[in-house]
Amino acid sequence: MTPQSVVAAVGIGSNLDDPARQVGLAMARIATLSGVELTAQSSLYQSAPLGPVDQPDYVNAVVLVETDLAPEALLAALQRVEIEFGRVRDGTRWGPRVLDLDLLVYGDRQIERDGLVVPHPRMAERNFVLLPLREIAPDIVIPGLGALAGLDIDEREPPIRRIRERSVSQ
Ligand code: ROI
Repeated sequence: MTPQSVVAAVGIGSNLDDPARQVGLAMARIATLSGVELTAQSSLYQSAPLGPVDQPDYVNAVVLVETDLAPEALLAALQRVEIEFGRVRDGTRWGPRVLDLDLLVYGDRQIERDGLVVPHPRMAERNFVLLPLREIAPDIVIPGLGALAGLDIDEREPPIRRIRERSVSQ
């Protein structure tokens, strides 16, 4: 990576077609993107769907990358991976999906443009984002939200279960 490279956090979610496998494959695929270096990966966490409940449980994880891609280019690369994994955008907002990749944090930038809002506007209310992120980036400061360590995370609500430890090599 170049000296200008930025640390970004990417949220991964799946609730279709063997979600734990999809999340593992997505981590490996992100590691192969050009201009992106995978530097940390969280454990996998399972939780009931937030929002519409008539869908399977989700498996979630967060990865950290170092990237010299601009935020728009990184988001576009992540969206291409979603499509590769068979993601269908049928207009349903909170429906089940084989792969959901969210750009959670991009360095210290705060961006609000069509289709690109960083930090992710709902991340502070989501244990399935905060718990894996805390595991791999306990000292991160989220622009606009402050230190992750200072956020009040209620680990019981909604219930979330760690289903696969992060690999020790990371
Ligand atoms: N619920 C959980 N538990 N995990 C997700 O990744 C997730 N993603 C979503 C909605 C439908 C809001 N609910 C979720 O997009």
